[in-house]
Amino acid sequence: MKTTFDRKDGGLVLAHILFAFGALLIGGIAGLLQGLVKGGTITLPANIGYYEVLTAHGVLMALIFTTFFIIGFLYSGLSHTLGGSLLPLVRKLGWAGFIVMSLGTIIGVVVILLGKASVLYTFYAPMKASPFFYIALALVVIGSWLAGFGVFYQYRYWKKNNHGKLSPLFAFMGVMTMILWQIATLGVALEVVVQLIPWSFGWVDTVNVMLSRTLFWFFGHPLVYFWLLPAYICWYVVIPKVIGGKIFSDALARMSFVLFLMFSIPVGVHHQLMEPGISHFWKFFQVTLTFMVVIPSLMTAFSMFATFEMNGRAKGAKGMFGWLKVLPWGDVRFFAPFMGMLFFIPAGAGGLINASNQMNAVVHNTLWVTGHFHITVGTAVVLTFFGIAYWLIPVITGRTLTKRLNKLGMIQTVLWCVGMFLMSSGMHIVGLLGSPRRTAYSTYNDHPDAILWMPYHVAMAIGGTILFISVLLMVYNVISLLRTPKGETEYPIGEVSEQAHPTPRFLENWKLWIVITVILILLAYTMPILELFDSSVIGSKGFVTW
Ligand code: HAS
Ligand code: CU
Repeated sequence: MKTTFDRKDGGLVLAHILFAFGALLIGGIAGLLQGLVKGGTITLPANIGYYEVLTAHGVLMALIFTTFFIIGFLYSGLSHTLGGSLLPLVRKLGWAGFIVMSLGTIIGVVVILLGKASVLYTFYAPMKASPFFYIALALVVIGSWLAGFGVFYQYRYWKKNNHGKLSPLFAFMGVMTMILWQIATLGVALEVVVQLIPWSFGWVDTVNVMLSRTLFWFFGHPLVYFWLLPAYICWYVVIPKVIGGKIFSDALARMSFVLFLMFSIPVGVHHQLMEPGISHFWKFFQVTLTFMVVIPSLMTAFSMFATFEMNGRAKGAKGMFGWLKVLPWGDVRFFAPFMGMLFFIPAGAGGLINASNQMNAVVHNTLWVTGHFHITVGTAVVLTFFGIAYWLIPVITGRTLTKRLNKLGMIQTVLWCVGMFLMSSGMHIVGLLGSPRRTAYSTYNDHPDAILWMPYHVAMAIGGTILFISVLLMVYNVISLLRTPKGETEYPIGEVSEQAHPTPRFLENWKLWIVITVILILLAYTMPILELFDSSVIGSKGFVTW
């Protein structure tokens, strides 16, 4: 394995990472504004709508920041672990994907800021945006497919040249993440191309609302694992190296990713439990599969504890929690992802609550759900991505992480945790008190319940402001990382523990996993989707509610 990073690949990776942080900055400004509005602290100028800002925030943070960062990270890991550089064709696909996605992003953001697409990041019909908003989204998806093809091509090439060898764990996980993405995006592509674009152009009058939402969640749930799996790659592969330990089990890590592929798609209906049009049986069926997809996360938790414990014992730690003491607390490459893991414990528990039909009735469409996704994707995932950026940028630019920047990184992480703790706790509690999500400031004619919510909304605004400071510091850190002294920084890839069992070869049987995945999808979705074509379903015309 080469120690220095291929310069050309570095350029491609850096372009993705910097674009991602640009999106984070603009998305962060939008987040600050809407937090302050909701807390009753400011009012927006008359020509800027709350839902416009909210759409910009959701799209830029959840869809753009994540997708660019993930593709950059996966390409870096593929380049490093599969031969030391990307094939020229793969690099071309990467750049083509980058250009198409960037174009989509720019068109999308312009349309949103023109006030023509205040439909939020889930763009639920029958709210109707400008057709160019949907076209922009389609471009982002097509660009990501090009990047995905690059990932598959690089992997296949390596496999052909390393016949019979087990692929590196990072590469295996990267391919799994992209297969998941490729299958999941078929749902949203169908929704956008077949339903929303013709409807928003006025070529057809009505849209089948439930079908569009079902296709959306076919994509929308696995989307959250598309965010999570790259963070898990860091937890499984990078963190053991950073703490000076070993990967607990290669086989377990691969198995958990196989389970994610199988079970993360046929479960989207758990976002529609409170909606009519899907029968109880299929809701029950998909909720059962939802509980299956929790298992690989529990395996991950187990594996992380085992890695920490083994590492501790090897360094002479004693007692039940002695392993905690020997972890590198002052190293932001460890500290940021670790705080992400910690947040993910209550975040995952919240997910189990959401997925339980009766409890979903209490939390659905309340701020509880907003709290849930700010500690899953907004903390567990994002803090891990930040942790990655602190070493990845030096690796690809041939620089080093200075002590000063490491310290600033620690401060930035602490700010994120404090801000998010305030904001997400406020959201969870006030959600249980009934405060709805996706609503601008209102005291509902001074209704006593709504008055009761206000202190929590203020706490959210304070938390949001602290988070914004953390975003600013992160962007400052990213820019500073481009100017640190030249030097060699290692790409941290852990080795598997000697005590681990050898990895069974069937784990790389891609055909088998894809066939099982397709069967599960057909089982879970064929009937519910056919039911939505029932002749009694009437379509809806479009509404511009803003
Ligand atoms: Fe979720 C809604 C169910 C995980 C994101 N989710 C959302 C939305 C988003 C989202 C964005 O069933 C809102 C969509 C919208 O706008 O409407 N979610 C789940 C379940 C899980 C789950 C069952 N969600 C995630 C992840 C996300 C994410 C991950 C992003 C990355 N979610 C739901 C449901 C809804 C929902 C319903 C719809 C709600 C509604 O009504 O609208 C599970 O995958 C969670 C499993 C996780 C665990 C935790 C394992 C813990 C680990 C950490 C170990 C820690 C260590 C450190 C090692 C069981 C791995 C320890 C150290 C020490 C010192 C202690
Ligand atoms: Cu989900």
